[in-house]
Amino acid sequence: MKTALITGITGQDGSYLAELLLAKGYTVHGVVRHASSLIANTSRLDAVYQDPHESGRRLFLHKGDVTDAGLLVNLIRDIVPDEIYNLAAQSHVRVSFDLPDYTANVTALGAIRLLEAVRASRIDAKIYQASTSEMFGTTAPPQDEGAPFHPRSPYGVAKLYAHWATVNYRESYGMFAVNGIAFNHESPRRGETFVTRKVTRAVARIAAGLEKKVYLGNLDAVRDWGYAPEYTEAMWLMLQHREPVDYVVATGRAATVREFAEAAFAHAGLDWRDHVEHDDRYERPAEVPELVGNAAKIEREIGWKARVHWDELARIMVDADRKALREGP
Ligand code: NDP
Ligand code: GDR
Repeated sequence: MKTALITGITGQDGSYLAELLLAKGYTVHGVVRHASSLIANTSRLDAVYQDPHESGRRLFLHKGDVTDAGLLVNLIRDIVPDEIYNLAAQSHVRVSFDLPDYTANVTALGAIRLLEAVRASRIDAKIYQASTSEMFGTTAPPQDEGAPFHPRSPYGVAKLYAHWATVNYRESYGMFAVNGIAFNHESPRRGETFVTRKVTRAVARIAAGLEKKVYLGNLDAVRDWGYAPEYTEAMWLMLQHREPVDYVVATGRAATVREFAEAAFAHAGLDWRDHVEHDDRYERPAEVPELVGNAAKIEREIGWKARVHWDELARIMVDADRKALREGP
């Protein structure tokens, strides 16, 4: 059976991907960052976590960081993975304006460290790089694989570096290294400061009488929101394809932040206008106005197609946040 290494395994996508690969019989290794206050930040992995003393386990977590080149070489040499998924990133766009240097170090240089570690280990692993629709920035929708890049944040710029580094290692060394240019994807495991989860958590708390308001930034931004577990399936499919090819991964349908909020509040019988207030703090120095992906190529060539669209996603996330509030995490 195959062995996979996932950086960013504790994140939204990393946790779903680990579940998917374990269900397929893989042995899964994940890189977990050091945290001062916890043994490990693994709450999203609760469903699949195995005690290190259990025999026959297939999930192995390693302390590590993509800013440590030597560690990556040692890990890859020891594990000899068949597939590597580079999901580690400082992934918050607003935060990247406050931490541009840090974001570049993790999100851009982390990718080239990993590519170089694979080369240094002289192994034949397939590599998935988590590229993003943020690289399109101001380019008008619909965006496909041929659309020009014009990133609008330190995060977008860092991801563009990682994207081209992946293409370059493929072209220079013949590596099976691919970019999934993923549009926004969400789930009940989405980080609480991304707009969808911020809204659905607020809906749950407001419906329970715990809060009255939620403060948001730009309500006019348009996003193509899909369902994260489907996107991790696309990542896996891309590494099973006979050739290394970059693909846009998107639903093709989009909504404004306002429309998402309206649908989420309505699902709990609330009117968003009674509860959403504006706060400048959540505006960005430069905004990406409209992302709507054209994922025809991945559907045609490897048969992946989004099933859940933004309105159903809003309902899934509101239901999950209300249930978590009632029952505890
Ligand atoms: P998250 O922010 O939920 O997860 C990021 C992961 O990276 C976490 O496990 C985090 O660890 C880890 N990480 C952060 N810094 C480091 C570091 N220095 N060394 C090692 N690990 C680190 O992101 P998502 O799961 O949503 O996204 C996964 C990837 O896909 C990211 O690269 C993101 O940029 C990209 N992407 C996401 C999209 C989306 O809509 N979700 C769309 C397009 C691309 P910790 O838990 O300790 O913070
Ligand atoms: P994004 O996601 O920047 O698209 O990046 P986010 O949910 O942060 O913002 C989406 C849009 O909503 C607007 N917005 C707000 N955003 C946040 N976070 N908080 C608010 O209060 C708020 N109010 C309005 C934003 O301005 C923006 O237009 C996500 C990340 O997962 C990236 O890592 C990934 O690459 C891209 O999606 C595709």
